[in-house]
Amino acid sequence: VGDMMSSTDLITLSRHLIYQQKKHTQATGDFTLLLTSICLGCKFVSSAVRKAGLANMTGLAGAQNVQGEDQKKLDVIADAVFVNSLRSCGRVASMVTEEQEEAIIVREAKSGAYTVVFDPLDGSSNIDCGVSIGTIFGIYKSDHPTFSEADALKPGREMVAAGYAMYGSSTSLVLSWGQGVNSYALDPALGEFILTHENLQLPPKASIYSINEGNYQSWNEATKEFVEGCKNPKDGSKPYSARYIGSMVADIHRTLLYGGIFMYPADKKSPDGKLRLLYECFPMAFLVEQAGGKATTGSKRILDIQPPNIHGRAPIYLGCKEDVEAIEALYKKHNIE
Ligand code: P6P
Repeated sequence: VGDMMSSTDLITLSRHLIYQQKKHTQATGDFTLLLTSICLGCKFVSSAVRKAGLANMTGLAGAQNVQGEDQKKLDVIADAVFVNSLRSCGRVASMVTEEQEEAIIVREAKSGAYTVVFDPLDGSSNIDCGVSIGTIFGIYKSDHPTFSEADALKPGREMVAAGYAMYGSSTSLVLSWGQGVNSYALDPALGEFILTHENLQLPPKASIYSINEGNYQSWNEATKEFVEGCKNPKDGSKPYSARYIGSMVADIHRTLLYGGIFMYPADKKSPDGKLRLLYECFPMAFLVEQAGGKATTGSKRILDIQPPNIHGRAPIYLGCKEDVEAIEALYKKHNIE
């Protein structure tokens, strides 16, 4: 594809999918239709985010979501746009969104449809200050004859695809359907996502660590020892750089492009960690593994976790293989489950 990425030979997402379908038969037209409906939601949110300041769409909408967090207007709108777009594509049997307590069952879906889990606008507490925010999604095949919440309560390793859109200086879509990770940039004039990076690969190790140091007092001994080792390497090598944006999509995007390790460990405040398993940890773990990295709770592979419920949380360390394996070794050393 390299030579096809010239400026006059635009590889749109749809064209790239067709190109991949020739190589991998399991991609079907249904999947393309589903992705198109997800892309519509991302394009809408991208446009709304860019106008948010103008259209007074930032600030609180007054409503509260199931997490008890103040819902910002963009949250509410983004959620509705994704639900309507997914429902109307006819290929979605059920969906789980961070913004709604119950799973949404689409009764009229035909068999062989998909279950989509998503966070329509993650990091939305950053909307007002202009930090990049994003949409995160994961896709399962719905193999149940009758669609129910159970469609979504499967380990992340059963996902057939995962991705995120990041609404930053430009809008990027980073996506994998199991054959590596590809990145596309939205050309707002064309309304098309154009392939910019094919088969993103993480280096085995990189000197960037990403964690909220304000939680230091609640960390376990393994996390404390790992971060100390980043700051004062025992072997006298150069200390790591600290990078933490506080918006998961932005922190993961940097990790995929530059390498490093992102960490949101369990702590006394959040014994299961803060990040949601189904629609934050699973999709990001799927992408990082597809890019040659690893994602763990410290003692267990993220993608092997059986979700306890649709809004369950998990501690997560993800990024370069060697860095993640170093934290796993420390969990073993300190005998932490
Ligand atoms: P903290 C944003 O609110 C979010 O859900 C993720 O996007 C981000 O990684 C995390 O919370 C930041 O949490 O506790 O460091 O502010």
